[in-house]
Amino acid sequence: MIFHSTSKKPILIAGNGVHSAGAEKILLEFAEKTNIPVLTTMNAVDLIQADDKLGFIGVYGNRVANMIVNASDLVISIGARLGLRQIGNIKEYFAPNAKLIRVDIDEYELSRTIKEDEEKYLEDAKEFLTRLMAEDISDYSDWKNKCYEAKSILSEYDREPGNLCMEKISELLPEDAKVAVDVGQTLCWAAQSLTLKGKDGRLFIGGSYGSMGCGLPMAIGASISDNKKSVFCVTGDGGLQMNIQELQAVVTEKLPIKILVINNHVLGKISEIQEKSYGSRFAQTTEGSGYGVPDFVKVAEAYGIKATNADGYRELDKYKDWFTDDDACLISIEIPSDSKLIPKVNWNSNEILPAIDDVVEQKVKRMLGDEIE
Ligand SMILES: Cc1ncc(C[n+]2csc(CCOP(=O)(O)OP(=O)(O)O)c2C)c(N)n1
Repeated sequence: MIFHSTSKKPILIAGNGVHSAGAEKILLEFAEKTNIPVLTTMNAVDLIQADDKLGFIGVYGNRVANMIVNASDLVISIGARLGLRQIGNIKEYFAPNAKLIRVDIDEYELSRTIKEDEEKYLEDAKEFLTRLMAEDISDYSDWKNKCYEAKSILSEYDREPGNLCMEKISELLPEDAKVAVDVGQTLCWAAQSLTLKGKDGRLFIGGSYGSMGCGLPMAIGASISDNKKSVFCVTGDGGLQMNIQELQAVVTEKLPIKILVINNHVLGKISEIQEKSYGSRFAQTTEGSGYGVPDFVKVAEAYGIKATNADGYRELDKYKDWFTDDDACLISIEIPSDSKLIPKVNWNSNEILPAIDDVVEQKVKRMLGDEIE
């Protein structure tokens, strides 16, 4: 028996190993059978889609996801590395009330100890889930409902323009959309707030490589490998400029790639660090400190790609047909340069910042903890 039947608040943390093992379907079947809530890592955030999404854990993870980890009493981590970005700098703060079960195909990753009494399985995610599926596990609907109630209460927080922009894009995306995402704040906003419709959508991200410029080439690869079908590319203005010449490949190969530039006119992920940790001494990251953004519409049109500027995400409605037609396109969506990336877990204290209304936080904590103890 792998599962601890005494657990009252179990969760699964699914990582990209679930994709690699082709275990997406059995993961969902297991979740449906047991009603155990499924959280993900950033790399695997597309495993749980639509309204079922509770989000990803870790430094820039969804507030509700990290609060659920903190409250859980059993974490089953499947194909997730559980690196520093996911568990923080002080291991004791990770899922402090939980037993930990880890399954990974990578012996090296498993050789690290996260909790002294953790149980480890060096096993393929699909084989592991198949064994878990055969176990007699009780129904966890009550616990799961609490998690979704917490999500609903917290949904009014952490809504920066970048997040709202992703929500708008989610609304306009067709079912089962394939979305390649570049790097930076844009990636974190997408992982936090892009919600795919259907069950077969994919979010392609560069993962730990963090390689700016990967978005457009990934979209090109995804389209070509899927019979030249439509693929979305969500990219920052900086990321697009790293491989902007690939617009020609989009044209030459006649690929219906929809490029959505989250245009904050800054290298936001870095300018934010320069602002917070270096006394706003910006260097090569903002207009005025050595970074600049071209007129993307003119650039795209020069390649023969139809393009437009959206003055804020609300204007995207005007171009909703562009999301589903057969043409390549580029929409440069203006968002404020100071749109922040929140929440962020302080990696030495495990505190989720910025703090929210204390009454609400206590309510959510009670909901996830004391009430069903
Ligand atoms: C090739 C490469 N160079 C530099 C970095 C460091 N870096 C990470 S995010 C980022 C800024 C990204 O800016 P942008 O694409 O405009 O997205 P934003 O953060 O504004 O959403 C930089 C420079 C990187 N990850 N990859």
